[in-house]
Amino acid sequence: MPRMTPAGRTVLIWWAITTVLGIALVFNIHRILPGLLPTAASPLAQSQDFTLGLFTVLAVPVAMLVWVTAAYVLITSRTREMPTEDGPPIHGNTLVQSAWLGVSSLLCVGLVVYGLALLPDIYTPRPGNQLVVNVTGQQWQWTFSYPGYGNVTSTSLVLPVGRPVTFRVTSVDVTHSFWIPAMGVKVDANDHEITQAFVRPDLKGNYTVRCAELCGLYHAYMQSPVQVTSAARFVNWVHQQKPATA
Ligand SMILES: [Cu+2]
Repeated sequence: MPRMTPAGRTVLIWWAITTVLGIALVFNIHRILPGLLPTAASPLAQSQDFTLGLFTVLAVPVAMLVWVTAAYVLITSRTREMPTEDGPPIHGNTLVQSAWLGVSSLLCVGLVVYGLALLPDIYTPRPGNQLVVNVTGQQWQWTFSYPGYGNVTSTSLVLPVGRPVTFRVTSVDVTHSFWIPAMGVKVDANDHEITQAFVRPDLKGNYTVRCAELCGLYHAYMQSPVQVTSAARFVNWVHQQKPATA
């Protein structure tokens, strides 16, 4: 093991401190910045929150090494004079280079495999008796209809808690993207095509459907309320809605 220079030791110490602080921040982000991430109202959203946390925790040591090194160099080597000659040539350090390459490859390949293993989760229906909701995007609103309940339609989405839902999504004009941040559901809404998304909302509450595809002037206002409620209240609500006119 080569002897470490004082500069290397300083960088290493600050790297360790900032890494510990950064990881502590990730673990306490809900307490420190409540509302930064939406409530996870489905197992899918919880799994996505975990993935986001895992990626951030793994990125913290890498980012801190780069930032601490850059900060150290900026602070210690700053000068107002223009340099008159080149610095001494630096030759490769085999140990540092192979460690850098090895750790980066391990992180990247490991996360790709992890991501690929989780991917089918997004397009697999949750097991159980599906509630089918047809979702139509248009400039600039969402319409929801319930084929299992006489095709009643509504501009707000109401779902019974704990029941698996199949969204069948389409658009009548441009491409939109059906997105419920709190449930971790997002799928493109394409003209003349049906895309599907699946979720099981597990937490009663009020959330928002957004459009996640720039679709024109009022794209940012293309939002609809989502209410997750008890099965009895859902049935009550659905019977109060009007059926679609053909
Ligand atoms: Cu849109």
